Amino acid sequence: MGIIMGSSSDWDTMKHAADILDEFGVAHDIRVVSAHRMPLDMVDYGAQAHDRGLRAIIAGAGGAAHLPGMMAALTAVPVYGVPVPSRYLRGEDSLLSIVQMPKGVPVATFAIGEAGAANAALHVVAGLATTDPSLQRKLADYRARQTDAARGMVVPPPP
Ligand code: RP5
Repeated sequence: MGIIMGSSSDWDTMKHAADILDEFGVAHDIRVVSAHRMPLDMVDYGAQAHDRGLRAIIAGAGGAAHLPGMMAALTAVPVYGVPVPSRYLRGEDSLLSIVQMPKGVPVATFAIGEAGAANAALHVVAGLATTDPSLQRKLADYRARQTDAARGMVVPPPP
């Protein structure tokens, strides 16, 4: 798996994707690949993605967030886009930049922020789990723990 982001300032959001892949034991590499500051590196990354064995790329960016769409244009490896919260528009700009791909070059787009980053990774895990029984069990356990935690909730929540 590849996790890429437009800037190291995206890490606070994107680490939630890395944490999930770590939790499930899914190997991944993490890089900053800026579409507008290092476009040639972005092209190289996309050109090499398939031959490097990447089965999915989780791409996060903020503002005019063209990285996920450009990466999807450069490779047929599935791209999962994470809109990173931006300073002035709270990530709504990032979301619209990523989600509104023209027909033919898809980017599976997730929620703004850490939930989107974590869910992108969980979606990758779910895809792998369809052919990996051990991952399937881990995913079922993960869901069961969430269910138990929700059933244990009380209101008002303790301080
Ligand atoms: C985008 O610009 C990055 O994805 C980041 O979210 C945003 C701001 O980058 P920095 O100015 O913090 O490096 O390319």
